Amino acid sequence: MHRDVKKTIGDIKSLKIQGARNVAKAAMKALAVAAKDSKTRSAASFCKEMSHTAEALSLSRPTEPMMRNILDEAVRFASGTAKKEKNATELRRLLVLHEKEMLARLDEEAEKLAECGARIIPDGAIVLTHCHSSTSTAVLIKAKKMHKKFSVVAFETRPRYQGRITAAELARAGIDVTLSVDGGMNMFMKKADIVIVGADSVTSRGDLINKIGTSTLAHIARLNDVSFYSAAELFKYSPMTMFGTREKIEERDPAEVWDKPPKGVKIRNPAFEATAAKYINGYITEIGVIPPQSFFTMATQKLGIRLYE
Ligand code: RUB
Repeated sequence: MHRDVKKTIGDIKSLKIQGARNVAKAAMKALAVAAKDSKTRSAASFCKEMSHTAEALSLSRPTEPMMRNILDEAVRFASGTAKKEKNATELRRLLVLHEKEMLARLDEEAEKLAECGARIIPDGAIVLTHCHSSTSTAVLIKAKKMHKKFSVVAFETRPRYQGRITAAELARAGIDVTLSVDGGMNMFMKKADIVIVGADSVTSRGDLINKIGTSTLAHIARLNDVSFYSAAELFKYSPMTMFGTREKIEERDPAEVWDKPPKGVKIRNPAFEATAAKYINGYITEIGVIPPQSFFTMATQKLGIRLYE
């Protein structure tokens, strides 16, 4: 296995690279480097190598359909092109170019998504957010650039404290931000106007899989009549949920919670959880803010999934 691929897998597993979008982009870059440096002589063996590399990267974090979707797309591109292009060197060049274009497209779409999200933040709002989602922080930073006045409460997100990354990033952008312990969710909801979180995965029913603590925020948002949105690119759609398979919820090392617990104390450390579509006012996507019920249709179109064949 290429050393960059090994390093990326290690960095994703250790959370040095975190957040669905960053994970997907890092995996894509690693695949492109592996493609560029591949020593395979035939187009068929190149495609096989790319498929194995993509699979190894996908397995580095089970709850990341954006990474899976993007890697699958690259593998499909390679095998589709290989039907016409038998020269391995040319095929490698075309795949590397394709990945470069894909990265640029992701950035363009991220910009559109940020704009759609920024527009729904009411002037003077108190915004709540959880964990670190580069997609949600992009929305907030865009709102700031549009001269909206608002403040943010970010929850610290134990045990890995990704909320600190959010708070630091927003403060650097000049946004009024407060970091709260996770237990402050109910208290801060009482004065909040809107909740914006990220997404690791969106299911066929429009349910959201995101950092543990997200469904608590969604439930108390509903109790307090506060709008709840998730900033989610359509690539976050999980095709495996189409036939009822559930997204796997990653459970991380208990030592992240308490490294030396007293005898008899069991530790659980689920990293993610599902929030039902009925608690979600909308998904902020690159094509606009859409109801959870539309996510499936829009995402399957984008991913080129043919529903009847
Ligand atoms: C991060 C997390 C984020 C989503 C979306 O969890 O739950 O909300 O991944 O992030 P972890 P993004 O830190 O365990 O990866 O918007 O950047 O894709």
